[in-house]
Amino acid sequence: MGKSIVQKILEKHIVEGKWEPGKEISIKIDQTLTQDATGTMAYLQFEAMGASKVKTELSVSYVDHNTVQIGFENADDHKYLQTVAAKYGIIYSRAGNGICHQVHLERFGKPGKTLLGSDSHTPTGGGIGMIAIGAGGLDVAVAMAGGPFYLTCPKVIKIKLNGKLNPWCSAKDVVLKMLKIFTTKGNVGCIFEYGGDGVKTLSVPERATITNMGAECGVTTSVFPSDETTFAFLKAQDRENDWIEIKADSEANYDEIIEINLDEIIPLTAYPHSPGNIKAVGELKELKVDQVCLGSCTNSSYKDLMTVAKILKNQKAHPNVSFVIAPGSKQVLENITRDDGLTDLISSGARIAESACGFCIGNSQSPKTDAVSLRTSNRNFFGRSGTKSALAYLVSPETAAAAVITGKMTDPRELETMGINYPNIEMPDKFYIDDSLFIFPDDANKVEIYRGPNIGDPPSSVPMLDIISGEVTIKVGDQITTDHIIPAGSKMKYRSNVPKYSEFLFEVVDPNFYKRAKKIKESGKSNIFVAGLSYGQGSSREHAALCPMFMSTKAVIAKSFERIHTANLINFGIIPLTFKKDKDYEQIDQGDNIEISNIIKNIESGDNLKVKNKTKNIEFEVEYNLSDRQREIILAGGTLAYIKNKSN
Ligand code: MIC
Ligand code: SF4
Repeated sequence: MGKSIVQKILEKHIVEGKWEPGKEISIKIDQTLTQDATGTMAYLQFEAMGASKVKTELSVSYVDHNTVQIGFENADDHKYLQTVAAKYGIIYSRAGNGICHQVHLERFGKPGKTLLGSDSHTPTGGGIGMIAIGAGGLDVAVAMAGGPFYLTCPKVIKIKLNGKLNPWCSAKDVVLKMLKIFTTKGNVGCIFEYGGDGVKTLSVPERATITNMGAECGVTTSVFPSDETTFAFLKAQDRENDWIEIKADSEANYDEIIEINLDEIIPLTAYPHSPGNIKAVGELKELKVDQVCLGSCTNSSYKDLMTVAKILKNQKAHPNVSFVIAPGSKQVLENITRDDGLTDLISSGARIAESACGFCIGNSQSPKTDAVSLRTSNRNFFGRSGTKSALAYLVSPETAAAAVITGKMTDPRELETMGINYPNIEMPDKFYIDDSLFIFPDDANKVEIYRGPNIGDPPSSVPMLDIISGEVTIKVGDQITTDHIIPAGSKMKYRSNVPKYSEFLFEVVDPNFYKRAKKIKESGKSNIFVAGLSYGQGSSREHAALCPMFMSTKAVIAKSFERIHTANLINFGIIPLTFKKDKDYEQIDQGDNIEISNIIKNIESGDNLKVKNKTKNIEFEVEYNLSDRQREIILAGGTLAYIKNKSN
């Protein structure tokens, strides 16, 4: 029987287990990436493991999230990361070089390799034919120290792309269509593999837009074949030697096959507050727009920015629209400058921001109260823009450009009636390349690690308790994202200071959460969270587990969990429990006193646990889906403790 691309790449990397969808396997990781917001903790953990150098083929530490530098904290973290990189043999990408995923695609991604990144949008690398997976920082630290990465052997869903996109319709609309089909729930343990004759009509950055937002569907990753288009992209990056062909066998077996006709794709938008809320742009036609943001790791490539530049040539931004651009990388910015795109953008009225995450993570360019903000990014979660009352819509660069001109949501195809033709931007045969913002490690240099006052040791965990006795500190509904659990934006500067960052847990949902949690912790009890479906969507930030661990949380009970967050909870010794009967969710409330007993014996034998709701005087059963290894980690109190126990 033939093999899919996913099976071919994963089988080459399997360390433990075998190709058996649904079962745990571990794989060798060839490359890692970190970014500054997750990186400091990942490297502190890496240091704690005692390795002398990274053991991967290539590891890169990017600085792209916290580049605003209000106060000393961000700059302290950057310096720490730079010195750690130099000491352990890691390439350091300085602030200003661009967003990790865009830069990695340009300079390091290689077809057929595995990449593990401490950022949920690491699957961007799937656009170049790699298996690129997002994970918590601790998992990335383990991979850097030479350990394998554990995952569920995936189900593979083939997405057969037919035909070709029409003008004004783009890769972003394709992935928004994917979100309409698959939604943001229920895709855990799957990988999307793209194929069909439509693939060859999409450039590598367009493919990367599609794999990037597969993260919003909750899949492990998404991957495209590596073909002549991939070769042309690598050649334009002076990296043709990194190319190998990767394609599925013609009789490959898939768990499911979905077809998408590219010529039927129309401009789409995700309306507030989920990337899964999809409507046609035309349906929201009269919506007045206050802000348009172009950029983020989803849509900030050369082609994206040049397309907008040429649409806006000789046009001016509507007076009610604040128009911001964050180019994906220094390379993109330099190339659009050389090809005259930047001039068109500036003269249209764009505010050019740094090549970084910027507006996407809400640490700058927060829109005005009640604003309608059109963004080419991938997440429009509640509060993420930094303005709670703002309404963020995710759109393609073409739809963003149309709104810049008209001041309202506009189907970009209507621009033709205004005499604006679709600019068919070709990918350059050769990019202008300048790698001077990378610092490559040099063994001859002796380095002292710099630790400013913002760098604190990671908190240690305690082994699993036999009785968890505590209070339901918070009960939340479905699709709670890690942005709800612990906000990024202006609070992200505390990522290296867990006690301080913990003060902002669940801040956007309930400003009194921290006070309650602190009281429960100080009384010697456990904080217990209760949630609905798909708990922990979105970001890979391990602080959504690390800060709860610091606040003595030992269990979260939900209807279901998302993949990366589940792994993070386990890494920090918090057991993810699911209701055996969904109706039990209805019978538990915030403030209820809870007791879970006989935990150790039951986890050792893999049996379900019983939760006693002392306030309501009822008992119900909860389940957990943990491999033998994960049960040991939970009992040890987390991955670091587990590794230590093993090495003793
Ligand atoms: C995000 O887009 O939410 C982030 C910020 O890039 C996160 C990582 C983080 O919280 O540091 C992600 O996607 O994993
Ligand atoms: Fe940065 Fe936004 Fe991409 Fe996250 S989604 S990596 S914040 S650009």
